[in-house]
Amino acid sequence: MMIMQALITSNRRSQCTNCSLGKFLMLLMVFGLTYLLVTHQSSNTFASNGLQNGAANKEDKRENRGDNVIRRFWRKPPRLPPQLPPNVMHNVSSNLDADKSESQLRQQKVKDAFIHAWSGYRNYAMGYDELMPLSQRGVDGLGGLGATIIDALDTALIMGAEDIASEAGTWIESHLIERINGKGQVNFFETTIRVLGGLLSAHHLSIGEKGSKGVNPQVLLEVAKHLADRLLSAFTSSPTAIPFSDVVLHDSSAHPAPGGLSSTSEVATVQLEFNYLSEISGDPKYGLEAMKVLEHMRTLPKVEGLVPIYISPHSGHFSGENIRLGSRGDSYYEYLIKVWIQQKDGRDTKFKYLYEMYTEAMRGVRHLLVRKSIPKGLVFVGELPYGSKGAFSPKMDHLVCFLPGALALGATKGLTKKKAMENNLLSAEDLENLKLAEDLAKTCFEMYSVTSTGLSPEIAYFHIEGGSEGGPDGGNKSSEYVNDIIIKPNDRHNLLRPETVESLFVLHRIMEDPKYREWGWQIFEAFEKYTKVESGGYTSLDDVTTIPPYKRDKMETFFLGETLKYLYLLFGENNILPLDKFVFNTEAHPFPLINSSSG
Ligand code: DMJ
Repeated sequence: MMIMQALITSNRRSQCTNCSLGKFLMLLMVFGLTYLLVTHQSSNTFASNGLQNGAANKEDKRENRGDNVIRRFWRKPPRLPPQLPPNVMHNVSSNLDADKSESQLRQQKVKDAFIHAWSGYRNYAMGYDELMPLSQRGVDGLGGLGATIIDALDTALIMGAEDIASEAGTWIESHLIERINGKGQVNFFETTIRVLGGLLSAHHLSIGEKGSKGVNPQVLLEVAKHLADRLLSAFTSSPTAIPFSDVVLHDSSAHPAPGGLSSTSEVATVQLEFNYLSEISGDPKYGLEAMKVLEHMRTLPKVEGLVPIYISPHSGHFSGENIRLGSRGDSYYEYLIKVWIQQKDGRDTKFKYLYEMYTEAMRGVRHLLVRKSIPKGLVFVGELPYGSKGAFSPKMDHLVCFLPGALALGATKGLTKKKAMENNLLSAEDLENLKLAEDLAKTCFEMYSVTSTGLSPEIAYFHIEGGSEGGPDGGNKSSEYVNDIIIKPNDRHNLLRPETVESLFVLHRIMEDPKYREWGWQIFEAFEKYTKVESGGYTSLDDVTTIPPYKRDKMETFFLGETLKYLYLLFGENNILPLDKFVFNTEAHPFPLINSSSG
């Protein structure tokens, strides 16, 4: 182009206009030169692209030989694949690199938070169930088995926090059997999901190459069996398939809760753990007992797949009519789909009924419990405290925020949506559940954004058409949803719960949408700002709507076992603990799927 321009604008142009032969020769020369330049440039581009391709590279060397220049002059230039201009290409790859290193930085911050949480616990509460970070002492709220240590161990292994893993592993090896033999009453469900679950996943993660100093997988399995043998008394003492709620460890006895009833979620949320223990110990007794609960529940009458939140171990029947996916109901629905997923080889046979129960229940949720708030239309899951004939309550516990993750998992079975679509694996109902999962995840995130601290309350109410006039808001007046979400004074606490970040992690894996990472990061920053205790640990809050928030002086074990683990995984690579090969128990302890099922 430069040569053309020079020729067109030079004096030679006027000299040649009178000479047609000269004009013709000039044009021929211009085209010839332009052609040579273009083909030379194309050949160079091809060569640089071909660096990752041996054949193209050899081709390039041949092309560069001088004796081919004339031949190339007459030949059509090679057809090149469409290319982004170099500056755009550079931006795309550097954006990807920047995203990656940003995620790595965020992951490191989450690991730092875990180390800070552990340091508070180790310094002031080692051997107790939980840390009281403000009083700088420990408390046994879960029966005295050192629950934080066991809940945190697999998180330490996943994060590569070797010193913590080693301290936890050494403590378990030296103290846990003695504690199990000596302690009194523990809650059957809590001990199963946190302690048994923690031991089993740490067992898996510490086998072989993945092993860590001070963590002995064989010891973890032995302790797990020792504990499970005592926990089994919850089943064997009950006259029905429904276990009692409490176990006395030192004499392996069990008894019902004071009112006689068990929580539906509790009795139906021990199967992943007992099944996996049977799988790795070779002893079927654990899984057999636990699965009797779900087999029995299959036969009970339900309301469009939904069940009341209490069940009697004496009669084996549900009690009352209160239906909700929050406290006492939540993980019944979670385990229907997760136990089905766990039994990889039995999904179409022996365990198919679980998928059917789950599918029916999710239809019930969509039909009876899902509503939209006004004025801005947040999708939420409410409650039926008096059954399907009673009034709808627009109340949603933060605990319900496990549901977006469970719905997404149920739809794609742990694959990415993209892969599931490519393989034609998604039904119309799966897509509907995925959409609901995304809508609910947004609502759960907005439950954080709507408060002054950026942290969710334990319970939110939603403003609905024809509902009451409203009530106090979350304090963040700049939130778009400040009029949709009502937070009552008694519900303003935050226990460092994991459910929302759990769903963000699962949805990020499945939908591959970066917004879930952004939301997770905002939540993490709010935890850092308002719950971190300088001397070590993080604390629950009394009120998320005021700044500074009133503090509660308790670090729940699930902050280390779940919340920080899910945040860490959210910012990590997708091939770590892939969701089509592992299932996370309700306390975020991952177990490999069972392939050798008898299904
Ligand atoms: C955890 O112990 C488990 O996630 C359980 O299923 C519900 N409650 C807490 C976390 O909020």
